[in-house]
Amino acid sequence: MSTNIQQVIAAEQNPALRTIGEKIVNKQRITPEDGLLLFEQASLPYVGALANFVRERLHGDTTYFNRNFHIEPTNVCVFACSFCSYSRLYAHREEGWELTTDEMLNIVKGYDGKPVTEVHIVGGVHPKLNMEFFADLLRKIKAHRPELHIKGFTPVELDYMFRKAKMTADEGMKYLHEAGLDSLPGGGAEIFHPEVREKICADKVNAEGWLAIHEAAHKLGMHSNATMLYGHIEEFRHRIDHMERLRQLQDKTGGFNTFIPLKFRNKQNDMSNVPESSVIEDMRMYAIARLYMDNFPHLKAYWPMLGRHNAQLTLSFGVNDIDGTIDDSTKIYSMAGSEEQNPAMSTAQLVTLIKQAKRKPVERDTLYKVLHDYSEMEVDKIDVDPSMN
Ligand code: V47
Ligand code: SF4
Repeated sequence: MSTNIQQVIAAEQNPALRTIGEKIVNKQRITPEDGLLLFEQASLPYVGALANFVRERLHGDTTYFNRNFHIEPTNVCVFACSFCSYSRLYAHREEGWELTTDEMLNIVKGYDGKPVTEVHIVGGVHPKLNMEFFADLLRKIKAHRPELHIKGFTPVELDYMFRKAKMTADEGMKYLHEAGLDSLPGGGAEIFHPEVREKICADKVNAEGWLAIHEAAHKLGMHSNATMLYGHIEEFRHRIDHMERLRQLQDKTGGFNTFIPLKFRNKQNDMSNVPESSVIEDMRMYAIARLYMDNFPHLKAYWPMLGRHNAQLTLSFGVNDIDGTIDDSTKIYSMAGSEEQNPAMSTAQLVTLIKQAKRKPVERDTLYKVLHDYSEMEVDKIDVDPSMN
């Protein structure tokens, strides 16, 4: 898959973009100004070739996936983010769902004997579900299946829980870590810049609070991910500000595994008038993220939100991780209008999808330990999706 990157850079007409290309090849960090220039002026083939070069320098053709399932404890939420299609305000809680501890444990037990390695727990901020409720859930999951990695809770949920329990971020993280929480997912970040955050999710944890909670987790040796919700009312400079704040925290702690750009979907929410980004803009976003986030080892495309065809395309634009089998256990994206209404892919389907993109499928655990290399698996006859043939 290698391209002669020097030829690509030499063929670029814009000298400033050529200089950025040289920096990337020489492993020099690009500046916020460089990042902005890429967003404003660089073509998809140019950033794509550079991002693919970086991806192959870091990971070769290896493309990771994992076997996981989601638990969404509730979609009742005290907040009212305008992009959210999923939550129901507490005042209308009869329209939403609230799972009991036993119901959630039964979901976990439903995977007994199945080779999943991770449960991803994330939901709305329900005013009655407190720290002790979730600590008890974590302990019970660990008692039932100690080796199952629990990746759970965004700083939005955690900040609310910690404040109600009158705990600092350090105290709260330590308490939940001891109860069984292994790592943090990347959600709740949206766009950090207050000019945008105040318009789309004014009342929930701000950038400083989000970053402080991830820092507290990293200090305990826990790992985490980071997301960015892009393609709505933000400008390119807001995306750069967002990525810059994450890059700085990563310089300090090294605790992030993966950066996950999340494409804004506009169905059934208060931002339905905002058009969705084009596939070209999506691919440029992934490519520039790979170039900017030079200290993040992994770049992930979350296929239930992008759709499996576009997720497959991202593998040529810097992405080296395609999340997991998921097993139809999340509603966040189907409710927001993703083409994936019942997101589930078998391992064989994921392997096929990666192989069709001429990459090497590797199953990982949450912390990127290699579990199985599927390069040799015969998948020619497996149907990922009839429209792909
Ligand atoms: O923070 C909500 C996003 C996130 C919409 O860490 C929307 O491995 C698009 O963070 N259009 C939660 N996005 C999901 C998340 C995540 C998912 C998969 C893997 C990981 C990981 C993290 O979903 C929210 C918000 O940014 N979201 N509504 C929407 N209409
Ligand atoms: Fe609540 Fe999260 Fe939806 Fe915001 S995005 S309304 S915090 S569930």
